[in-house]
This record gives sequence, C-alpha cells and structure tokens, in this order.
Amino acid sequence: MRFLLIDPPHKIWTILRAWTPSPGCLQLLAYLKREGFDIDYMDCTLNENPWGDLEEKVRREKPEVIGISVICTAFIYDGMNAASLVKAVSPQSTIIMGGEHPSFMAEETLRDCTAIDYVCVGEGEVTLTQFLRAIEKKEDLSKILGLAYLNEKGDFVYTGDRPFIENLDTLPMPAYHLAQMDHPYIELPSEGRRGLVLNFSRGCTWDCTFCSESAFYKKTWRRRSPKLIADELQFLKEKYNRSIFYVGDNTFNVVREQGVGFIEEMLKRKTNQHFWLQSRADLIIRDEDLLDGYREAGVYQFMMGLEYHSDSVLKDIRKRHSVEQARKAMELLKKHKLMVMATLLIGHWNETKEDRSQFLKFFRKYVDHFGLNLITPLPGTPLFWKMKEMGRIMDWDYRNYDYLHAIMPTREADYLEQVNLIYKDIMRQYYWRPRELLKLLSPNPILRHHHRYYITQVAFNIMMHEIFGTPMWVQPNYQEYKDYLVDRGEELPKELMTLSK
Ligand code: B12
Ligand code: SF4
Repeated sequence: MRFLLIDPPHKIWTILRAWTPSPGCLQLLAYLKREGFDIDYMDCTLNENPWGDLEEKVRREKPEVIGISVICTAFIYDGMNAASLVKAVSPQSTIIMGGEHPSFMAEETLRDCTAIDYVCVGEGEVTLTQFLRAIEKKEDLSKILGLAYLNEKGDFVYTGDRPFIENLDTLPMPAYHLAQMDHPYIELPSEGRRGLVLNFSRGCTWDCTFCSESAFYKKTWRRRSPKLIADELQFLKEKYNRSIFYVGDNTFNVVREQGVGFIEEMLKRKTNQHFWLQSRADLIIRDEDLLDGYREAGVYQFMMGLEYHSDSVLKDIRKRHSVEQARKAMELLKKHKLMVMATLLIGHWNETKEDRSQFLKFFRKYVDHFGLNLITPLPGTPLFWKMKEMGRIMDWDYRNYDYLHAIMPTREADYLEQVNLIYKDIMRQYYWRPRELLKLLSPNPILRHHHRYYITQVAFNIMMHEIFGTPMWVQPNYQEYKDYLVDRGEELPKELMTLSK
C-alpha cells in the first residue's frame, strides 16, 4: 500500500522568508516507516511548479492513500485545493487531512471540501497507522479513534478523542532523509547561518485564551528527553551542517529539569550550535540561575509571549503573569546577555491611542526583536468561540489568520482597515528610531545580521510597497492555485473559485 504525505504549496511568510520541512510531517513519516509502510513525501512549497508537479506525481503514481497536512489556519485553503486537485486526477485515492486547523474545524473542513474523505483529529502517529492498516485490510474505520468523516447520509461522524502518546521518547527521530534539506528555501535567512525550525515538545500547561496549541493539546505538555534532543541536534550538525535553530516548542522549560538537562547535554557535545527558545516570563524568573548555563550551551535568545503592558489585558487573555514579571524577565535576560524577543498582541477591544503609546514606551526599552502581532481568533481557541458568539469576527477568509491582518475591530476602530493602519503605525514608530537603526552596527553578530536583514530586506520591501505600490516579496516559484487552473484554461466551478481566490 502506497501512502503519500503532502505538505501543500504555500506562500512563504513575508516576515520570515524562511521555510522548514514540517516537523510534524517528518515525525509522522518516521513513525510510519518504523511501522513498515511504503511512504513518500512531497513538500510542495519547494517544487519548481508546485501545483503542476503535484498533479503529475499523483496522476503517475496514484497512491492508495494521500495524507494532507495543514498545521496553520492560514494554510487551510491550500490544503483544500490540494485535495481537490489530487482527487480529480486520482479519484480512487483515499484522502485524509490532519493538523491543527482541520482537527478543530473537522465538520466545516469536510463540508467545505468534499474531496477530503477523512480528517485525523489530534495527534497523527497512532491514528494514521491504524487507519492505513484498516484500509489495507478493508476493516471498519468507525472503530478508529481520532477520525472524522461524513457518512453515506452526509451526517458528520466523529469516532472520539484519541489519547495522547504518553512518552515522546518512544517516537523515532524525524525522517530528515525524506526532506529536501539542501533546498535553498530551507533556511533561516534572518539568522545568518544554516538554520532550521525544530520541535521537541508538544503543548503547554497554560491556557491563554488565544492559543491554539494549548487548546489542541488540552493544556498538557510532553517533551522529548534532553539526551534525544542533543542526539538530533548533533545529527543535524554532522549530516546537514545546521548550526542555528528556532526551537518551535511553545514553552521550552515548562519543567526546570528540561533546561538543566539541555544545558548539560549541549555543554558536553560542544557542537557550537545556537538556539532561539520560547518561554514565559514567570519561568525565566524561576530559572534565573540557569540563564548563564543556557547562554553557554548556545542559546542566544528567548522569545516570550509578553503580549501587553497592562495587567487588565493580561488578565483578560488569561496570560497568568503580571506586567511586573514581564519587566523583570526582560531585565534578567539582558543581565545574563541573552537577547529578548517579545511577541506582543495589539488590537484589543478597549485599546486606545494612549494605551498604544504606553505600550511602545514599555517594550521598546528592552526588546531586541519586536514581534508585533494583531490579536487573532484562531479557530478552536476560547477566544474564537467567544468572539464568534459576540459577532466580532469581521473577516472569515482564513488566509488572513496569520497575526498580521486585522480580523476584529476595536471599540475605537470600526473598520479592519483602521486596525491594520494602527498596526503599521506602531511598526513605523518602533523601527524608524535612531536606537533601532543603531542595531545595524551592533557588535552582536546575530543581532546585527538580523537587523540588517530585516530592515534592508523586509521593512524596505514593505515601505516601498506602501509608498510606491511595488510588489511585496513572494518566493520565486509561488503560484496561486487559481492562476494554475486559469493557465490551463480551466473553467472554475463556483465553490473552487471561492476557495482558490
Ligand atoms: C514549524 C512551524 C512553522 C513552519 C511551517 C513549516 C511547514 N512546512 O508547514 C514555519 C516556520 C514556516 C511557520 C510559519 C508560520 N506559522 Co507556524 N509553527 C510551526 C511550529 C513551530 C511547529 C509545528 C510542529 O511541527 N509541531 C509539532 C508537530 C508534532 O505537531 P503538528 O504539526 O500539529 O502535527 C501533528 C498533528 O497535527 C498531526 N498532523 C499534522 N499533519 C498531518 C497530516 C495527516 C495526514 C495526519 C493524519 C495527521 C497530521 O500529526 C502530527 C504528529 O502528531 C508551530 C508551533 C508548535 N509548537 O506547534 C507553529 C504554528 C503551527 N504556526 C503558527 C502560525 C500562526 C504560523 C504563521 C501563520 C504565522 C506566524 N505567526 O508564525 C506562519 C505561516 C505563514 C507562512 N505563510 O509561512 C501557529 C498556528 C496556529 C493556527 N492554528 O493557525 C502555531 C501553532 C504557532 C502558534 N502557537 O501560534 N510555522
Ligand atoms: S503560555 Fe504560550 S503556549 Fe502556553 S498557553 Fe499561553 S500562549 Fe499558549
């Protein structure tokens, strides 16, 4: 039985201009390989002709089962388009989609795109294994936990929650050999060296209202042990010469021992690799005595979701730390010569102009990297359900759910365009300051490179676009699905037109 896993063609994020093979896909593939399946993988974003190559491959190989991965809400239409395309050229293939967004919105996904036969809800390894075995043996699929589908009558069926894998150490190393590790897009251009995005834990034990990860993993956190993390990092250095990493774990050090073990392992291995980790203000304070160790082990920056400068907003989004803790955590990181990246959320309902000026004053004093986001009601989160009920969601085009587009108005800005302008204005005020421009000459090579890259490439491109209307950056091989179909002279069915716009 042949199984093809597809990461559909996506538009690379303008801000990062980086691509990475999905850690979730590589993990799934390694698991299926160990279970003895005949697997193949296509990370379409990297192909010269993403849609055309996908069509050709499926037409030629006609895999029995095709898996489609959609990890971000912003990618859901790409996934649906890929499903429609492969179903059209290989109608006998069974299509199963997995990932965060379809898990949360299984019924909507199945109804919006009838080319998708099944949705895998939640973690994929065990569900997909049982699903493929059952298809092979023509067994009843309704007994497999974690599956959603529409039955013959068109009713939505969900087979029930699959328990999470207890111990992540039982998983094999991600199947890097199936990724195009030498492709020029697989890089972190802002970091200046051969980089990669990785993932070593799942979930988070906090419950911020806007967070899809905490919702997906039901407020649980599991981790791979530091020894296996270090094995993977060393392997990536030796085999693929990767030396700088964004570690995608939402909260790296939920338990202190994870940091202790990581530091010990990396100091032992001496791989000369560097890491960007994510944590919380309260955990940075808790582990202050480990900060020097983190730095010596190669960590150069912590990203913290500090979100806002007011306790009432923090309370409202259930951040569960205070502004004072945010300030202290930033000071501690500085004191221990670690860079501070803060992800911040603006666009709150009661926000005023005065709030925003306080916001800038508070954060610009400390942060090296300013991760400004617009609060986004990601489907599946408590914020989403609440905002939906209150009727505040004004943009239902999921492509815009990337934290850079306004989705909801505020009390003072009725139109999304006004909220978008507010966002741009804060970015301008933050970046076009002498102090920020001085970072272009910073003695810290990572900070200097990052700023040169960001200001001369990304910010410059955005500014030229806004002033002169020059095109925004897009990866050279990018093609919209609609254009692909139109190029072939196809008449688009109405429902496809909405999805492929
Ligand atoms: C790697 C990553 C990326 C990569 C994407 C690479 C790729 N090829 O898709 C990059 C760096 C490019 C990226 C970009 C963005 N990302 Co991102 N990213 C991640 C990250 C760090 C890791 C994902 C991961 O591997 N998780 C671990 C694996 C095990 O979980 P998983 O992917 O969900 O896969 C499991 C299941 O979902 C399921 N599954 C998945 N696919 C399939 C397929 C089948 C067939 C089956 C059966 C099962 C299945 O099984 C897997 C194994 O159990 C997560 C944060 C996190 N910690 O998860 C954010 C995350 C996914 N990203 C997010 C966002 C918002 C974005 C951006 C839109 C904007 C932004 N602010 O970052 C941009 C995208 C814009 C763009 N055009 O590029 C959000 C998504 C929220 C949402 N619901 O939309 C997350 C959750 C971060 C967050 N907390 O906000 N990202
Ligand atoms: S601390 Fe971060 S990862 Fe955890 S729930 Fe809050 S936003 Fe999500």
